[in-house]
Amino acid sequence: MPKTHCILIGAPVDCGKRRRGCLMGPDAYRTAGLAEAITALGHSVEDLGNLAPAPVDVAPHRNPKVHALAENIGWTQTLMAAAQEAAPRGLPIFLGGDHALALGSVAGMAAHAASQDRPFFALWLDAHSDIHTPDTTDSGNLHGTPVGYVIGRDGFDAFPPLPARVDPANICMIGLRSVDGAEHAALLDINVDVVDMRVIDESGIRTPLAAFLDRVQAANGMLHVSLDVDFLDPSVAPAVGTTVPGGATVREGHLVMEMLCDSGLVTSLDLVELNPFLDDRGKTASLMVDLTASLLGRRVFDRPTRSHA
Ligand code: B3U
Ligand code: MN
Ligand code: MN
Repeated sequence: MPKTHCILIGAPVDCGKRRRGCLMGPDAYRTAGLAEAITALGHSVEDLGNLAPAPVDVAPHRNPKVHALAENIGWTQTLMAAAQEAAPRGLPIFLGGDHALALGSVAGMAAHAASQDRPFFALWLDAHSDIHTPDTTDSGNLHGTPVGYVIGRDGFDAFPPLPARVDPANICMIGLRSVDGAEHAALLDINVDVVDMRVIDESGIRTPLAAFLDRVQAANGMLHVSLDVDFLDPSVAPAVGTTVPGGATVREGHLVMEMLCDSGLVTSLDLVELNPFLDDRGKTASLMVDLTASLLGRRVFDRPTRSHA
């Protein structure tokens, strides 16, 4: 893989849900050796440190369940700007923080792609579809809404206007196994590429991912990857608030990352929902670092030793 300038953006977002701890995520990735793993692959690293949310004052949302609206809006402003500042200089890696950070990271990267006249695509690796709006969410947790925001669903009135709406047809969700009723209805209505665990069990993870990457390639698109820890099975990645059994294996995770690396299409990455308070001797943080290394070119062998085609 060509040498890449990786820009680490610490986003200790902890307001996208009630259970606290994701604010320690960026430092856990640093402790687990993320920068060292990247430089060992020959890439350069710039660490912007941990950002803070812009100060925001807003009236409560009409849905009284919505949690920490102002702080989520503040983070969205901050990260949307950070994405657009970093993207022309290298590969932004957003160190979460919970998945509410993707309201800003994805909206900002989509704006950058539009400024380059390139189509924008997103790969959502997650047990959940995160396609709620502040009106449809039952939990009130805005980490369940970033896809809803970036595709331009209603209900985000107090959030920054989207510089560039993401076409739902350019989003592929892989790993789904916990989808709320309102999300289910939205997904039936909206043309998102949905790969649930049954598809993975029946066809393997390679086939649907390869089909999506072919589409990105054919369109000369820019590809944002949003990796939620709960994409992985909780037995191998326990450091997450919302564990859902039956997730991706370590091997499936690495294969996805290796295929993404081979495609050469990835232009930005979120690492989200790591809650180090819930980890088991750092094993989840270390696995996320290893997966990032696979995405950036770490291999057992540099090239196939023999063809098994
Ligand atoms: N869909 C549920 C659960 C959830 C979404 N994202 C996570 N959990 N991590 C909700 O609260 O919106
Ligand atoms: Mn998520
Ligand atoms: Mn999730």
